[in-house]
Amino acid sequence: MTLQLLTVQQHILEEQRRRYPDASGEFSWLLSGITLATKIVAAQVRRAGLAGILGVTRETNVQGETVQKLDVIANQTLLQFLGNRGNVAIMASEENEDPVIVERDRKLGKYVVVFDPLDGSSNIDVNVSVGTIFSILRREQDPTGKRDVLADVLQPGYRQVAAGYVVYGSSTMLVYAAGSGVHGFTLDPSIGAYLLSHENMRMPAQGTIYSCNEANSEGFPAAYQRFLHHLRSGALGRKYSSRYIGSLVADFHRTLLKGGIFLYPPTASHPKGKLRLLYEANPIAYLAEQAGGLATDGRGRILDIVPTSLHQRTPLLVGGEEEVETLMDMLAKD
Ligand code: AHM
Ligand code: MG
Repeated sequence: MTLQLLTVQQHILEEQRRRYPDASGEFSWLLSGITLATKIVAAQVRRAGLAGILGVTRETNVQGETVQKLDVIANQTLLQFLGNRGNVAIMASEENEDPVIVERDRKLGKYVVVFDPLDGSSNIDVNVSVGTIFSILRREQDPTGKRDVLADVLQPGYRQVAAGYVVYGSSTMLVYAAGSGVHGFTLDPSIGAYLLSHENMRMPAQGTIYSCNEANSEGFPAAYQRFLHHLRSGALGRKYSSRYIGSLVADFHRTLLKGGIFLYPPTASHPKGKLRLLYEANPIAYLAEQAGGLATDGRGRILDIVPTSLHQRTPLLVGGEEEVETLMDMLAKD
């Protein structure tokens, strides 16, 4: 039997050829910037304890949170490898207050990439999984180069042309969707390539795990508390376990594979939710829907929210159909 190894690059090219025979290949070239950058980040994450780059810088990011050194490295790496693709006009990152315009390509660049370079970074010090999340949008044609940059970034999530994440876990895995399902690739460190390991991932319609920061639960709106009680009491006909890593990418990755629900509801300290719409909730919601799951803010679809600011927050409830619909019914009755 011949072993068929498919790298992420080959997979993207084949998908593009199949779906858009006239495609220029530019999109695959853009994604290769992400794969290259995240391999570098993966190598840094693996060496974090050794290289003396653990710990925090004295800076805080625009959210007022402490920036870890690896956040800075991951941010710079992504900016560099996306900025030199030639077709990315605008990049926006959790770590930068304003979008970065790639001046060289301001008129020509077709794409906007929004990303969280190192999500869950408070977990680095304790050797727990972290991740990179990205969202790719097309920008309006702008032959004058004068179009408002922010308008191109503040697009609702349903306009994403692709989204994905890399989870730096016990292995490094890249999961992406570009309109034809969700595909997972595991980094083979010996050859430095992401190899197709999970084709066409589907989120189970029902699961047995819920995932939230339960220490906040007394500050959750009453319907969320009733929902958690509902799951614990076996009302859905099965017993639930709770799992919470505190890295969105890792918590979502488990939810994608095993089903169940991940929720970060409004809390007493974050009444609008904690997670960021553009570079956390939107790409995760896109992947969830592409895998047959659902993602809402408790009122409606995440992907329909019209953003008003780059770093805006949103509640996020994402998971299998049965759990999300049950929660939405309970919220509607509140
Ligand atoms: P970060 O982008 O600053 O790392 O924060 C986002 C993280 C998510 O990965 C995770 O889901 C959440 O914050 C955990 O928050 P909490 O510690 O409040 O449970
Ligand atoms: Mg984050």
